[in-house]
Amino acid sequence: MSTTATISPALAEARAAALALLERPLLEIVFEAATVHRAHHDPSVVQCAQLLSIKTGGCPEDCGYCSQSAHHSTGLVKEKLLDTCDVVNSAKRALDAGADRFCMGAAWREVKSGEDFDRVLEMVSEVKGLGLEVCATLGMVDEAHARKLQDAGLDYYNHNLDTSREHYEAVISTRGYDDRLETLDSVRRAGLSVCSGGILGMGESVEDRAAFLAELASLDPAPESVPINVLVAVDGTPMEETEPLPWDDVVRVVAAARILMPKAAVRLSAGRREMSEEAQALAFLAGANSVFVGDALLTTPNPEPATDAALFKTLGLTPKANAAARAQTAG
Ligand code: SAM
Ligand code: DTB
Ligand code: SF4
Repeated sequence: MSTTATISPALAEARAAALALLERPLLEIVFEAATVHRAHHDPSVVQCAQLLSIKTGGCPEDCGYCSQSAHHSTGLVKEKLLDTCDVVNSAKRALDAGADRFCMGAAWREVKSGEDFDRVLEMVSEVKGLGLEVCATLGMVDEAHARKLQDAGLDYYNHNLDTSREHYEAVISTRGYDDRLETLDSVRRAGLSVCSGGILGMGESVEDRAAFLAELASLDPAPESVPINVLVAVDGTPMEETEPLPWDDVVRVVAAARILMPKAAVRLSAGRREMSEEAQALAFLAGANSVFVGDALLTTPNPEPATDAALFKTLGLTPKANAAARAQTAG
């Protein structure tokens, strides 16, 4: 953590508590998190979200980790907003493959009124009509636009705090931490469920991780969904040479997130392809109960569906959609 920001006594206390958790012996924190997890969730069920990049590349923001920033030369081909029918077809395939949520991502700085936003509203209502939960991640949003998304049928809005307030400025210069918090507030006021998490392995300290978790857990109410991404080091970004994170650091953060936000869905998100099956198993034991499925994230690969199916079988995990269908047949 580079600078000391002015933070409230309550947040300082929350940071200290999160740090104490992260510093506990690994098996101790995993055991406690597993206990909390079992008190609030069915530990055999995994929520499965499928991502689609509906507008790729050329983003004016300079997020140091991102393949889609116009500030980096990653070789990514920039694309216009997809047609609604292509998005709906992709959502149908996700539904058939067993996903319960469809998440549409756009490389936008912020949501603005216009033809493109109207098309996104159409996408949301059509995907919702298929019987999927719908999530969108479109950059900063104000309450009026968030309400329109909610009216169209959106369930979740994803907007990540990414890291601690102090480390944020080492990662992104084109917007500030308070912009992120303001969007989360608009999303909440519009009646949408909040999906917010971050990225591990961007050169942050353990104190930064504690501050990031404390910030999320201090949102009132806490996010319903907390994606824990591990940096996918993309060639051409300022983070291309970043050393991979030790696996136990990921498990510790998942466990702390579970203890601090008992009711949330904690998603083991980007970076799962680089994690061993054993490390993923420990993360599921420590309370991860959500993943991205399908062979791609937004612009980078995800584990193959067959690989995930085999892992779930080994661990005795059931995708949420299958569990729901089973419960309906039984009832
Ligand atoms: N432009 C929107 C925004 O920034 O909110 C939405 C799309 S953005 C790609 C969504 C999230 O993906 C980011 O907040 C970040 O947490 C995650 N992400 C992007 N690139 C990543 C990478 N290389 N590794 C891990 N996570 C990444
Ligand atoms: C989130 O926390 N992770 C997802 C989703 N929200 C939008 C995105 C991960 C992106 C990984 C890099 C890529 O594929 O471009
Ligand atoms: Fe743009 Fe989002 Fe990538 Fe940042 S993370 S460059 S805002 S697409």
